Amino acid sequence: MECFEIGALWVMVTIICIHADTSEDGIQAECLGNRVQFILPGSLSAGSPLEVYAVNNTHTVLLSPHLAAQCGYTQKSDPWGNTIVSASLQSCFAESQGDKEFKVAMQFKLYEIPTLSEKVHEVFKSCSHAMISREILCETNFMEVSVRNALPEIKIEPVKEWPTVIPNLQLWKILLYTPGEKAFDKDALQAMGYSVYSSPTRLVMRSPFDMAETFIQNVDNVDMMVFKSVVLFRDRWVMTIVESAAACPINGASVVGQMIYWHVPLRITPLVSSEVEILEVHLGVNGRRFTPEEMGSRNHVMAITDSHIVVEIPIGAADGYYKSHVLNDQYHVSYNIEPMLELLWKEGLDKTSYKVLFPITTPLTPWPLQVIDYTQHKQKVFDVLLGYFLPDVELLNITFVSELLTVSEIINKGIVLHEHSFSNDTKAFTLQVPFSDPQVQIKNFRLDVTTYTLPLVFGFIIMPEHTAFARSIVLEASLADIVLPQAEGSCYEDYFNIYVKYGTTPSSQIKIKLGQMELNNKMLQQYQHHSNETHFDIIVPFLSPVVAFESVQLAGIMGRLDVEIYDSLNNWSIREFSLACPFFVKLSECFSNGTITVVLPKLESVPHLDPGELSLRDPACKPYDNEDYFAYFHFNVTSCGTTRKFVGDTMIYENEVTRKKDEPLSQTSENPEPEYRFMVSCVYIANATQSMSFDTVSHFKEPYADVGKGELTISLRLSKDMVYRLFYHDGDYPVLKFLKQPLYFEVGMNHSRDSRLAVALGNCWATLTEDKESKPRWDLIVDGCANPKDPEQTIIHPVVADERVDIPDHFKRFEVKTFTFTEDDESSKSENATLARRVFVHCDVVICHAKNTADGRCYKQCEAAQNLIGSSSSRVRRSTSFSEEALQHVSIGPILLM
Ligand SMILES: *C1O[C@H](CO)[C@@H](O)[C@H](O)[C@H]1NC(C)=O
Ligand SMILES: *[C@@H]1O[C@H](CO)[C@@H](O)[C@H](O)[C@H]1NC(C)=O
Ligand SMILES: *[C@@H]1O[C@H](CO)[C@@H](O)[C@H](O)[C@H]1NC(C)=O
Ligand SMILES: *[C@@H]1O[C@H](CO)[C@@H](O)[C@H](O)[C@H]1NC(C)=O
Ligand SMILES: *[C@@H]1O[C@H](CO)[C@@H](O)[C@H](O)[C@H]1NC(C)=O
Ligand SMILES: *[C@@H]1O[C@H](CO)[C@@H](O)[C@H](O)[C@H]1NC(C)=O
Ligand SMILES: *[C@@H]1O[C@H](CO)[C@@H](O)[C@H](O)[C@H]1NC(C)=O
Ligand SMILES: *[C@@H]1O[C@H](CO)[C@@H](O)[C@H](O)[C@H]1NC(C)=O
Ligand SMILES: *[C@@H]1O[C@H](CO)[C@@H](O)[C@H](O)[C@H]1NC(C)=O
Repeated sequence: MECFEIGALWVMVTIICIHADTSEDGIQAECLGNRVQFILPGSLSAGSPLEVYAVNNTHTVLLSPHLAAQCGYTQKSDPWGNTIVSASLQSCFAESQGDKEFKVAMQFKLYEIPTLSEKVHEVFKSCSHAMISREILCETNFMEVSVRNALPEIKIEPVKEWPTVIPNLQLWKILLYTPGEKAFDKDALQAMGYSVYSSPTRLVMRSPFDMAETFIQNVDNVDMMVFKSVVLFRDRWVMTIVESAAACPINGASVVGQMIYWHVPLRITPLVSSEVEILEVHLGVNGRRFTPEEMGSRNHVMAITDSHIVVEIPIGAADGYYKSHVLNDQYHVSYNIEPMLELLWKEGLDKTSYKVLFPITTPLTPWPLQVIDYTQHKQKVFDVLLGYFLPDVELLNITFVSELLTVSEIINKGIVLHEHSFSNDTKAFTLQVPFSDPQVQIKNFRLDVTTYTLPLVFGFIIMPEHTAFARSIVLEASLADIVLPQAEGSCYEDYFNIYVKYGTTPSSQIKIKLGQMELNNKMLQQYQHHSNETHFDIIVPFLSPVVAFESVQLAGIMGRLDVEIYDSLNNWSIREFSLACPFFVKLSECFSNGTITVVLPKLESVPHLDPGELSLRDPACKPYDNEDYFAYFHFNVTSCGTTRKFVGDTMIYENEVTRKKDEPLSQTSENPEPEYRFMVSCVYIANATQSMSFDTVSHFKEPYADVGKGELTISLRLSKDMVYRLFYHDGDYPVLKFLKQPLYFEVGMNHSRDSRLAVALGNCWATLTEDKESKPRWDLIVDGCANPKDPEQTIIHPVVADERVDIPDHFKRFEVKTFTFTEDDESSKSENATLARRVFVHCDVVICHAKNTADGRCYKQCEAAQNLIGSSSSRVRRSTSFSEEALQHVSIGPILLM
């Protein structure tokens, strides 16, 4: 090969290389019978735009598809990028010497990207070919017939009288059969796109496929396109007729399973008139006849039946190739092969060679693409393979979420993108994108799982047609890589403490709600808090608006703090809990100067309460200060409707806080709010002042106890329980009891271990003052037995030994069920029945000798209570009276009965 630069005008450079017949690394040229084939290898063109020119000594003509078909050229490309140009040896620009030696020259002009400088490869090929009487060539884009023009040489004796004149026959008229007969002259036919050429020995007629003057004829179930003409040559009165016809199959191939069947009629009737003798049949592919060895090694089968030559080619045979297609946006493939059949037959003296090149494309079959996700979650890199494509597919670009990147841009960005080729002639693409790439979308569909999503659209083209198609895939990986925030809380004396430990969620994304209110900067200013990157804790005083008050109880207030930790980005709740704790607080206080203060919270159960609506008994006494959640009262014992009661030497002041409803209670409301009522009580004793709100009375004046005299002291005690285990002590008086509550009394000897002694009850009674002789007086035990006037009031319980009681005879026990102040009494009448009373209990007790059964005092038998009612009192045995000396008096009190 020899190359030289012929011009450098502006930026355009033209390099012309003249190739010899064949060249090692350049263009290959090969004579194939009546055809010549040039192959411009893909390596030489490298995808550059290409123009193909036909060349003779004087002209270089660009081969348009139209001109190629008219002039006997065929151009195609294969999946490997090779450009194949074949030409009939009798193509328009071929030079022929005596129809035996032919020279075909071509020029391939490449425009190199990106400079678009031209590179021209010129190549020629000389072929010898001995033409026979008739040669018919069925190419893929044209049909050609070449017939011997000259009369066969006949030896005859010259006639002397006639001058020996060789007629100069000129082409005169052409009749085309369509199938009707039409007459044309040569120039008209050439203008119509046909080719007519005659040399002294041959006539060549050529027609591209699908011309108007061709027709289709069915021959043994195969449709054939027929180009039939009669050419008239004449010289004055001498005329010669040359018949020429070409007939090429346009169908006959079928696919059954994985096999292609190609039927070619054995007797192509438009071309033969009588019986023919088939001399040779050859099969080949891509214009090249198989050698007998090749034929043997191929899986192609050729059979000759009565009517047809049947060629069987398995789909996928090595001589063909698969090709990519796009159908309905889906990737498809077809198998393509171009078998060639050559026939040689004899009809009379004339031989005909018939050559048909017949490209077969199988129907498109869908070719599922595979997406293989090699992503290893731990590595946090998406790794995907998309395949398997035929080699004619090229990846152009990939569309990520927000941008389209070409392959070179992707590689420049450092994203790993590879093309892999496999031995089975497929290829695949692999892509690796780290989870951290901005194109990866991060979502949390679950609290503790992060989902990484990468939607991709791969943009491909199929070469050489540049058919575009796209394939979208979505890569997704979920990682349980979230540590959820933890929150806890606890209650202290007068505040809640909430403690949050952030997990992996950014703290800016975590919001905290306290009692429906989102913790904002304003609230943070109000509460003591501490935070760092990982933790947050806050102190919420119990009396703050975010705390809900459930109830006010004797023990204190139940305060509840509702806490919600939530993710503000995804708007979901991470943790929700409530802390409910009692707070022991004095809601009311009584001062010695007569001032009473009350602070009352709004209760959750009365949600619509406006604390400003609250008042004391006197509706004019409103809170002196009220916030949304609290009402503060400040009043004195002489104001605001405070009532006073005297109970012995104590004064009880009472008031209550309620909501005064201006309008009558709406009866229609379905759930009337519970009433808001809060009792305030203050107990003032003597000079000292003590408050007695709801809780206990803590300090009173000295307890009253009249202690018995003598060596054997006897005491009267009040039990805290009904089993006589725990007792009130001297310091506990006055003991506060409810009126309906039973009272359990015990009389016992102290410090005596003398089992001969026993304690016996005489009388027991209650008074309103310390003075046992004072009136009124209520009898509880009369002469050792329950008061017969009111026998159900008092029950005498037996005493058995236990941990505390060694000698049961040393004790007596009785229960007073209820105090019913039924006696006529001025002071009791003057007071309201609901008023508390102070009572003192007194007993006359005697110590007797247990062994002395004669002393009936120790073993008093009482009648059963029920027998007493309505029965004769004569049966009651009155015991003898105790001597004054023997009697001991014990007293207890005061007991406050509310
Ligand atoms: C307090 O009590 C004492 C005697 O117990 C009495 O003299 C005094 O007047 C009382 N003070 C008041 C303010 O009642
Ligand atoms: C070359 O081709 C052109 C166009 O077909 C023709 O006119 C010319 O005569 C040819 N030249 C030779 C030397 O054959
Ligand atoms: C081609 O080869 C690759 C790699 O060996 C294989 O994964 C793929 O399935 C093959 N494709 C076809 C169509 O045989
Ligand atoms: C991306 O590739 C597609 C092929 O699917 C093509 O149609 C499109 O023009 C390409 N876009 C760019 C900007 O290269
Ligand atoms: C943040 O505060 C918590 C307690 O409030 C503590 O345990 C932790 O060590 C602190 N972390 C840092 C980084 O200071
Ligand atoms: C968050 O969710 C709650 C209910 O779950 C809804 O009322 C609120 O409108 C949501 N907020 C946003 C910003 O989506
Ligand atoms: C009563 O005493 C309390 C507490 O010492 C005090 O705050 C209040 O001002 C006093 N009230 C009057 C009217 O003196
Ligand atoms: C008690 O309140 C009334 C009315 O508000 C007032 O007149 C009186 O002075 C107050 N008494 C005391 C001791 O504060
Ligand atoms: C008893 O109490 C009622 C209301 O609680 C009151 O109206 C009545 O005056 C009181 N009676 C006496 C005697 O105090």
